[in-house]
Amino acid sequence: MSGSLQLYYAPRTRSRRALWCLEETGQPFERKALKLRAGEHKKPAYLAINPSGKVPALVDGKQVITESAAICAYLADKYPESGLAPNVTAPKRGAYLSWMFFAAGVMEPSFTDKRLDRVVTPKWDGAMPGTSSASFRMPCKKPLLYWENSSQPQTSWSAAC
Ligand SMILES: N[C@@H](CCC(=O)N[C@@H](CS)C(=O)NCC(=O)O)C(=O)O
Repeated sequence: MSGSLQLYYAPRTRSRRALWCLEETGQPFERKALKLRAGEHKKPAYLAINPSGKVPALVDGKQVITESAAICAYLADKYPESGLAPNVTAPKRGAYLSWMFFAAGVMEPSFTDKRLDRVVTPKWDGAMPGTSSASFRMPCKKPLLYWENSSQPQTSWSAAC
């Protein structure tokens, strides 16, 4: 084991976000790949780490952090030198948190509903209040968890990519 950080993940899943953030911190960590098709994420050994049986999960010493956005926020706070997020007193902190929660709590579920063709009411048009839905279609250009210019969130916002 190269350090106290261990990431349980599976390729081509939401785990990629956590993996990306970990890589951005530059911290040593151990990769714990799970084979979803083999059901490794539902075996007792993993359920003891994350009872929901989902990936990713980050183990940091005695702490276990689940939910990809929470893992990214945790890493950004623990390793501020990596510059992944505005610090707690920075003027952009509130906006950063708003977008992080919006991405995980509103945007992603809507995208998933759409992809799975689930019918949801009321229908969300993909836009955060005060923005256009086009804001979300821009490619990720920077490994940042927040946007640098709140008047142009589409230029570097990437929390859900
Ligand atoms: N909201 C969670 C979602 C985690 C999740 O659903 N992960 C999927 C892979 S993308 C998973 O583990 N699926 C396996 C299963 O539910 O059995 C997050 O962002 O971490």
